[in-house]
Amino acid sequence: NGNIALLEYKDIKLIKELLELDQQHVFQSWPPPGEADDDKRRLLEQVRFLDANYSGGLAAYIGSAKRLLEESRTGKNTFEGCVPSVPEGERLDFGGPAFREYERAGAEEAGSAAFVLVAGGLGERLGYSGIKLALPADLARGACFLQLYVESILALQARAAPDAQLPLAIMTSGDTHARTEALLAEHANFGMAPGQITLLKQEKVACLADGDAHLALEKGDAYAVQTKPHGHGDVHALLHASGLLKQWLARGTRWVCFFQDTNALVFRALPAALGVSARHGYDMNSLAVPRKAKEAIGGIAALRRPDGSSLTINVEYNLLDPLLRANGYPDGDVNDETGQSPFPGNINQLVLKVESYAEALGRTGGVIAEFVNPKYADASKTVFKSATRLECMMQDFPYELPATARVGFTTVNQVWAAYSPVKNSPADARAKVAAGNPSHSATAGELDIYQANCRTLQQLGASIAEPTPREFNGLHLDLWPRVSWSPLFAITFDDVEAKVNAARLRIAADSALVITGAGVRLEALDLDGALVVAASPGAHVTVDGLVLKNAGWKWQALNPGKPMTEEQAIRGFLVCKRETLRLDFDKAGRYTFPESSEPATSNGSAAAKELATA
Ligand code: UGB
Repeated sequence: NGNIALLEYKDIKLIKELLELDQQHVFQSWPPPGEADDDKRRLLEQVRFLDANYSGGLAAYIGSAKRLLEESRTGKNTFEGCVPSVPEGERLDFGGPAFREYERAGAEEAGSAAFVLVAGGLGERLGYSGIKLALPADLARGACFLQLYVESILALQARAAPDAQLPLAIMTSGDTHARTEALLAEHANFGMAPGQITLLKQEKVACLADGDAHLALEKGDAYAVQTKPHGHGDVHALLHASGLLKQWLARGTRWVCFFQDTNALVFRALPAALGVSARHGYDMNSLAVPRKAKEAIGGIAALRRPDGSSLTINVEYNLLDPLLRANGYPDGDVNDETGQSPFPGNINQLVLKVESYAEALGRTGGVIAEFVNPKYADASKTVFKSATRLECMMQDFPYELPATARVGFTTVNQVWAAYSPVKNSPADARAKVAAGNPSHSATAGELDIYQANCRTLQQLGASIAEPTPREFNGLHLDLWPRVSWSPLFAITFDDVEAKVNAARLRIAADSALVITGAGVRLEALDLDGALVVAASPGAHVTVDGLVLKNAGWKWQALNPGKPMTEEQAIRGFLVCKRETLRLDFDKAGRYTFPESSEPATSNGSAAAKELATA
């Protein structure tokens, strides 16, 4: 019963397929032909869309759902019989000799890399209404995350072949697509060439109403299937289905680097991880973080499976501890002599070898290991509290690699140097810290940029004032001098060393230094205040012998009674720019500042004027 008045062949075919998939409930309450035909067509249109957007179509989706729901009902443990051990990898000290050697090798490898940014998530957990890519990474420079990422890739590109264009793919979702597109359009792709960036939009998948994988219809609309996000693992299917991965392979790309939407520090460590991948020939390399035992972050573990094969994979922390206890580690996941768990923490920053990646996706159609997480209404495990769906995570890719594949990790021992994502609202951040975890807040995300830059300069021999302890949004953090530079100025330690004469650089407490542009060099600078040096392409400026003291910029804790922007509220501070020396070189040419080779003392406004006339 219940057909549409004038059914087309494609509709009949689709209805037949759904009936074969045991989905007759979808049509059960349909009125006779001629009634609600538009609604019926709307439903069929949506089903057709869901079918087309999943590799293997709805038949494959429902097939996997039936299997996974049954495994969930019977309580199957994926890691049953697996014996865990610490995987192979490199643990590097930020800026140490091994780090710099790998970074050098990786910066060269980057010339044959492609980059993938997963940015389908919204900032609800953060308390930010915009897309996270538009959020300023720090308030000193004010560049947003997307600009920072694009500039990092352009900085790596600048050292590759003259005509090289390193591709960037951005995974968006219905929540973020239009705003990501608009952000790129507004800023002319932040300097990337037309066509260099590809947006891949992820779609939601069908929800399931019960353990038999019946499609869940919307409450209050019998002509619409409920849908929910499928997870960041979609990125693999999209790279496959779009043909992008094949194109990259054909043009000689050797590595694909994945990263998340709000980690400003990722490119501090990614070149070194690329170097590690190249040296060890890793098919997959996880750029990971040191992790305290039992910390609420997945641990990367090597597993020997009951059939003797091995698999190196992220094991969620709640599964890692019992797995270890069941396998000869009576205390489970515990810290070793370094004070950290020997199992590094997964942060979804991955380097994959294109050859084996493309081969695996060709075989699987891009669908990687899925899971289902129904919330059962009672112990019978037959009824759900609300509709569920299949999900997938990008870090589960190794399930699709052959047993001979090499999977390893790269950690940077100093957590502040490589990973400080902006994920949690101030209240959630405080709770994380109370539980002994990093806050992953907008406050720490910004302050860690200054810390990483100051410590880099210190390691190279510069005299940088020690940080001041401060409290923002109830978080106790160290505030270093606010040093922020564009990746176009420097991305590797070697770059910083080449652009800064560290022996003649002194930065006093509470100072701010912002550098944009590739052509800036600091030969001799004594800074006690705020200085901005900006050089447009083709402009080469050497700051040589500048002694600057001005009132500078203050990072002020927010007064809860006063109006504030969302960007300020999630950080807990605002920046009061009292006095600045701004050196802007917007025409090609070679400049030295101050012009005299004698050390010059200037106060901000006079020097700015001096420059304007120059
Ligand atoms: N993302 C998408 O692009 N699409 C999606 O459907 C979902 C997310 P979250 P999550 O680094 O601490 C991950 O939400 O999923 C993007 C790892 O699984 O910030 O809670 C989104 O835009 C976990 O093992 O993280 O946890 C963002 O860029 C651990 O590594 C990225 O995916 C954790 O990150 C991550 O999304 C972590």
